[in-house]
Amino acid sequence: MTITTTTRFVSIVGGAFIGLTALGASAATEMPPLPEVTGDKVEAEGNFNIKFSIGTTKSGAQYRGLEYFEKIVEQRSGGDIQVELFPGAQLGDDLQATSALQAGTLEMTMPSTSPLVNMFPKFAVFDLPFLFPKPEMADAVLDGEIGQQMLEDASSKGLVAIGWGENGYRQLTNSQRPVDSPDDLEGLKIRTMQNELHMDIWRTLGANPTPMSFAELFTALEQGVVDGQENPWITIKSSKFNEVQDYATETNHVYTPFITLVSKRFWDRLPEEYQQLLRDAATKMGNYQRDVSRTLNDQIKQDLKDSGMQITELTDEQIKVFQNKLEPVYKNWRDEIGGELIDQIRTKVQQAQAQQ
Ligand code: EAX
Repeated sequence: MTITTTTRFVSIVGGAFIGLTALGASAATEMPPLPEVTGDKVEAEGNFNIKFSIGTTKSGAQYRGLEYFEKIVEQRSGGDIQVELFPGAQLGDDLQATSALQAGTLEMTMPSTSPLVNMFPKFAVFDLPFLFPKPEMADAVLDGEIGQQMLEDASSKGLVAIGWGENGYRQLTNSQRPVDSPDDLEGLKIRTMQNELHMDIWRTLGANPTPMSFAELFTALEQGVVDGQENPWITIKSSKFNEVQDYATETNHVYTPFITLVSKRFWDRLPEEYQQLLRDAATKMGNYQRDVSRTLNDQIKQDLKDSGMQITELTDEQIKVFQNKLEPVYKNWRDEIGGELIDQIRTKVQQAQAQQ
């Protein structure tokens, strides 16, 4: 199924890009069409409404994934489950939306794992810098036993975790100057997610980290409350951070997954057949979202350049300087996260690397 979707998707996107290039325009990147829904209608009793909230905006890959989820669930339930999408943190940021799920006032959300580390400490493993050299290595971990176990562990505290998606590799932006080494970060105020490990990263690199909700970030950048932030290209563009940040550096320092969460109170009201439908749709959404995000990543970086952002691409040696400087972060967090888990993931990454 994934393979079929991917193939179709790539050919359609390929066509669209050729069109744009032929025009020679720096036209804004267009989202690919949604894949067709496959699978039979699911028979079960009852009518249900799902409000699904996310932090990123309507023009991001995450929202495109949600549209696919909506299409699958509505079609395969014959309209008995209706899905309503709320992008752009309008119902709250990652943490607020997750609390709303626990309270039963919101049915679904898809936060980054990072702001949830106080609830699920093992999620901090994904905040370790330079853990996954390639996105496929993150897939191998998330789609394998480790990821499955984490979904089960996160199915507690009023939540049911039903799948993974991709926020992606984080890149640094700032309003002050080009950054190509940690020395350039001296004194820069960098917004981080509400996550101690991320703060440790930026402090260790010599910057001045400030944790802040994603919902407040654009205004904080615009007003100069902070000088910079870090997010994947697609999120930088869909949140228009380039309008208030002149400089960016392709650091790829952390790969952030999204996790699909359902309110346990809502989940328990659903017939088993519909629970299974939601699980299937979440897996398909996650795979599709990864495809969209990865296919558009370079194009979006180019769009950002075309829009006037000065983007610094680091050489391998320059990346090494960041990596060496961040070695102590691994030591600081090993016990807290669990050395065994870190080693398991590193082994998995090495295996995936060897297969390449
Ligand atoms: O919902 O806070 C952030 O920087 C994240 O990208 C957020 O999870 C988007």
